[in-house]
Amino acid sequence: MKTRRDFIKISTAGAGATALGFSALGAKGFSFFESDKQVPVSDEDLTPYPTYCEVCFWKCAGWTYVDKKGEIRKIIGNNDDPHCNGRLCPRGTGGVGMYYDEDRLKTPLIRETKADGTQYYRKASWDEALDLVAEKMDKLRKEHGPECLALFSHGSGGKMLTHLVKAFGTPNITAPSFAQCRGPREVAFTATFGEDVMSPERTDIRDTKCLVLIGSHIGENMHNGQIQEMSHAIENKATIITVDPRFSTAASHSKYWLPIKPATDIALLLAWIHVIINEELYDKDYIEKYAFGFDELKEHVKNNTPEWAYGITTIEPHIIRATAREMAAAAPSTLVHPGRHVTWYGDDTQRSRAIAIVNALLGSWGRRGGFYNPEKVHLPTFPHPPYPKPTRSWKDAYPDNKYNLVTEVLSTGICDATIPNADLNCHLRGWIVYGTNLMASLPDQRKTLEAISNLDFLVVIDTMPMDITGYADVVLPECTYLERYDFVRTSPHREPALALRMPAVQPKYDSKPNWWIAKNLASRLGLETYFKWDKIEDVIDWQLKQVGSSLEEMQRVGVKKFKREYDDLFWLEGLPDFEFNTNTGKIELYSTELANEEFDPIPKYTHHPEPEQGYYRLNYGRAPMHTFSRTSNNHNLWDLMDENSVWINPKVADLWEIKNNQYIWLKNQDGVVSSFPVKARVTERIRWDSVYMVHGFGHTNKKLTRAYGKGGSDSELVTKVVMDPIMGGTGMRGNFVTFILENPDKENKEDKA
Ligand SMILES: Nc1nc2c(c(=O)[nH]1)N[C@H]1C(S)=C(S)[C@@H](COP(=O)(O)OP(=O)(O)OC[C@H]3O[C@@H](n4cnc5c(=O)[nH]c(N)nc54)[C@H](O)[C@@H]3O)O[C@H]1N2
Ligand SMILES: Nc1nc2c(c(=O)[nH]1)N[C@H]1C(S)=C(S)[C@@H](COP(=O)(O)OP(=O)(O)OC[C@H]3O[C@@H](n4cnc5c(=O)[nH]c(N)nc54)[C@H](O)[C@@H]3O)O[C@H]1N2
Ligand code: SF4
Ligand SMILES: [Mo]
Repeated sequence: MKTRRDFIKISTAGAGATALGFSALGAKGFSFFESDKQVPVSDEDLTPYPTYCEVCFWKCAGWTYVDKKGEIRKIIGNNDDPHCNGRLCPRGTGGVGMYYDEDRLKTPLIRETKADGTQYYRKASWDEALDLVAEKMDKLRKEHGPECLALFSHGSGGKMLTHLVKAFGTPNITAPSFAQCRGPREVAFTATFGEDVMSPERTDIRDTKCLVLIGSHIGENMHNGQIQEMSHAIENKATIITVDPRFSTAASHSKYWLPIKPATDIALLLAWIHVIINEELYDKDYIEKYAFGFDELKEHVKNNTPEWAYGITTIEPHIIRATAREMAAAAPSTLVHPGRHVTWYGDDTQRSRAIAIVNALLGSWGRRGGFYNPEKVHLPTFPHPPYPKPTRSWKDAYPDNKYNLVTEVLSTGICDATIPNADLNCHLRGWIVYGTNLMASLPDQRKTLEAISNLDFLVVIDTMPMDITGYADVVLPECTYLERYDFVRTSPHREPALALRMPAVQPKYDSKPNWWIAKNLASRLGLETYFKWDKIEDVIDWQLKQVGSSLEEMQRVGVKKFKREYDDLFWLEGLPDFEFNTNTGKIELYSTELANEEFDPIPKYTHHPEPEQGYYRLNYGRAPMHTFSRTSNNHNLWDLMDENSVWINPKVADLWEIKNNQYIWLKNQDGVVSSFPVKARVTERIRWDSVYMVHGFGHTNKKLTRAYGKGGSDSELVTKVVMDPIMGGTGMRGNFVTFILENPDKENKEDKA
């Protein structure tokens, strides 16, 4: 197959769209079979089935084309879908590799112990495996109460398991997308505007005149709609300001690149606020009408001059002023992007608050080119008895009423509530893990392992033999998104839309869809009344009929758009007054909610530890052709990128005599050495005080025949976690690494050096 490795090459940057990876968004998809000597076929010989992509959480809707022999030939975007506008990213196009991956989980597996104590997985039938899981769940329910069960669930398929465990009686349902991802931003925006940012983000990038990216690396972060809208903004000559210690793809398209010293963003944000207020660049009318706490904010930032921030951030005062003025000149069509993965340094809610405040001062919330008002279709839930009321939750593990502002369950809180501790009222004893590779996604693997070792049982439902499956007592193989129905996608957007996912092919091997697994567990647990339907099609059809559609219609169109209920996309434009969902009914520049909880009501800059001599801050992020750890074994995407590298500044490389492409090992501040060697990439694009890696490589499960041992895992080096005291987010960028040039001779190490 033609390699597309070059599509983000900076040197080829012409028009913005090209180098942003936009050219990689396929309008037609590309056939993966051309290289496999299969005869190309025309679309007339193929049957399209609607789907929405599960390769990442943008959930683009598309069509899966199947030939007469039942082989999937290609996946393309659905033109009516607002998430993708007919174009999938390389990962979405390559999603078919998940279906064809010969390393897939093929049958249920049960952990057994031999007489000599060694353990192995035995292939089991579904009946055997589900009987065992139900038996363990029932025992836990009888002996300790249903609240002792936790569900980790990520991805659309998790909704059925969520329904099952709610019916079972536990409130402990969590995903890494809160405490390891966007939690701080949601808490901060809710504290400020009374509403959160949501997914897909309600950012009007399409219409913006000035886009400010603080660490958001759109371009490597391949969230489809955002890429398309940013390309559009660039074509319309929007000013792009990128704040990133690394010369990101977005930085290469920016009028201003601010290579900030890592961990100092709050100082920059306070200085911007200082300039915007002191030069009277803020939207006076908007602030007067809607905001609370302006005087306190003005007083608070009076000493946060650009000169003060320069000493902290290394960004020169004249640049801080110039960028603040650019933002104000474009306001209210200025968008300071709230980011998505924002759990960096432990004061992330405060950094997100500072971002929200800059947006408020510029009047961009609720205005064109800023933040829009998303709308979604509300599909009623299929009738079922009320869920039992749990009497305990994971939060009891924190007797001092911590985390009152948390809006979702903390994944790391579930770990805390599983590890016995004299001071904590712990009670979790069983975990079901659905669609999340906890070994890669939770920080501090030692803690995750400690929690796992205290469990009575661990059930993992996955499509692949990922790292987490190796710790399970029972492994249940799910079929991929291309082989199943799931609940209809109802995500919020400018126009409300529904998208259907239906099977294009039958499940391979002995894999089953999540709804079948949930329903068959329910019947073994006496919870049949919650699943009063035969197959998921019945549920979907019933739901669709409540909103004037049907399964039959959705099978034909894939995506159905609905009219907005009100013409209020930019709902604050011209409104004399508006009641925000905050304590004061105003946009809270000064947060009464944070004050009530005894947190700083206005963000402050705090200094974070810096690496010792010979150590560098471990920075990590995305690559356009992979999603987390889930795609590294996908042969289509592996072909585009088969390992990651560690970016090192040439000055540092010189000092260590590290050559480009040399394999090295990393050791962190706690003495943890990377399991596998990782290739050095010597580049000016990273500051001298940091190194950078793409997340998701360095897999430890040998059953992943392509991905095992390839590249380095940032996850295993993130052992230090700085907890966000406001909402329990896990700051993960306070880890420092040094280099080991010779094979440290650890077990399982391949000597590539
Ligand atoms: N060190 C570090 N940690 C991080 C991050 C980081 O960049 N660095 N990123 C953080 C962020 S932003 C997030 S959102 C999280 C993401 O965390 P996760 O969602 O845990 O991400 P993945 O590692 O891709 O794990 C997804 C798992 O789901 C499985 N899977 C895929 N499709 C299906 C399916 O259809 N059914 C089932 N049952 N399973 C399926 C995959 O095989 C894989 O095991 O990680 C967070 N943690
Ligand atoms: N291709 C692809 N796209 C994805 C994903 C994927 O797995 N693959 N995952 C999706 C998900 S769930 C998420 S949450 C998003 C995450 O994507 P984003 O929210 O865009 O990314 P972050 O991880 O917050 O930021 C990474 C960037 O922050 C910079 N950075 C590091 N430290 C600092 C600092 O101290 N200050 C500043 N200003 N910048 C810093 C890094 O150099 C890097 O460029 O990506 C999404 N899109
Ligand atoms: S952005 Fe790409 S991987 Fe994510 S859902 Fe869309 S097509 Fe799939
Ligand atoms: Mo995320």
